[in-house]
Amino acid sequence: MIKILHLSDIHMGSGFTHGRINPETGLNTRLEDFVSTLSICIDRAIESEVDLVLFGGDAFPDATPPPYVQQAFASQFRRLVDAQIPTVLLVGNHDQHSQGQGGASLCIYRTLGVPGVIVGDTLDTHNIQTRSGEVQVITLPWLTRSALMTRQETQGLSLGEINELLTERLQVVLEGEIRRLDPDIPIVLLAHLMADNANLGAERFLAVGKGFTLPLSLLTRPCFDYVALGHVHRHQNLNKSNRPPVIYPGSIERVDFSEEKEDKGYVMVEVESGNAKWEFCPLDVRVFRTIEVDVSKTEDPLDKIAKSVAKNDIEDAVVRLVYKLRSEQLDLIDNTSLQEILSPAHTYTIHPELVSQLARPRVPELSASSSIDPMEALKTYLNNREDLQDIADSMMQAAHSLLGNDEDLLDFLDNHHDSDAKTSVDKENTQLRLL
Ligand SMILES: [Mn+2]
Repeated sequence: MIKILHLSDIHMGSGFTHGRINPETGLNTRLEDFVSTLSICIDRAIESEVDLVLFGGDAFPDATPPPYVQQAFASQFRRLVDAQIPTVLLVGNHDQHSQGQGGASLCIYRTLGVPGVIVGDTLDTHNIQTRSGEVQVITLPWLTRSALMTRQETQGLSLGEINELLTERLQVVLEGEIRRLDPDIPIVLLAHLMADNANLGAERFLAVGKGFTLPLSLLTRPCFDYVALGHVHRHQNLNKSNRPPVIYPGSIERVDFSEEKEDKGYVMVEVESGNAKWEFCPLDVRVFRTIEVDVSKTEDPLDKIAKSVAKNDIEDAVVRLVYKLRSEQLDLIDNTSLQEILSPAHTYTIHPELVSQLARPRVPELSASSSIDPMEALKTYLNNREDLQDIADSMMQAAHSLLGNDEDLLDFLDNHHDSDAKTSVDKENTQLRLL
């Protein structure tokens, strides 16, 4: 059995807006949080005498972290070198520099020849000798288009087609890597990627168009004993059958509010040829708390806010207060009192939202309930928009030609369907133009 600690997505140096300067150290408290959480992971590796540490990528928020952040990261991993625990540092998308080859911030460890530290910046297999025997680790860093394809090959292709081509290419290269493996020695795949069935939660909107998605079938190959992933910040196992486990440990600290409800931690693994056992180990990290309250219908908004805040434990938390109010209530909310209510928090931000502006229709004659002819609706709208007067005529003309087509469609429907269909289309047309 080979004992592995698998962690990922450290992102050290990010989220400073959620911290404050610690007057004793001069450092941002969120940097101190990230360092102390990482040190807990490293403590665990040393205390549990693991044979290997695997880091799944994204050490920093970008490829050029300031020296004091680099040093904080290095001084934690240095402890693994002292304890003679081999470590693989995989390069994630945030670590890659856009200029030149091998420009990732983590490559300095290879350049310096730090004993026991392997940098995974290419697809490669590493035979690692540990205290409990040998293990084979395939490193698959974050792939960019240029890693496997030339510009000519991808010219004129859609993003989806490029993704497909990249998957095909990767399949071939990975196959070559797999053929070289010794099946009697445990095999771990360490990869920084977006798998196609990963549950992104709140991050899914951020992820769109930000890189390639690889099929899970690429990872669930029976030749792998454990698949150690990085990239997605929410902890999850993508392969419920556990043959092999395909694990995102998630980030070790909350990077932003999209991770408010996620557990943070690392994974302990015991692997041998043909078998792997794993366990998620939660970390006690700083709480993020969003408090939403609607005070638009209350006489005493400040009191309602205070009561809503009191229902939450905000002590030492990063707090976001969102309250909805009417514009007439602005004077009733005294900022000093708000700050006092939120003072137990580590840091807080306050987001007032005016509710009346959201609810009031901009053109009162055009409410969704009153039925109105589309041309009339447009005319009413244009009469209310002084800024559009110079193009009002051409808009009316354009609408006329568009609606002419609609009439053709309605005639068509008249001849082919019953009258109910016409009525519903009519309604739809009206509504579409009101939106
Ligand atoms: Mn990433």
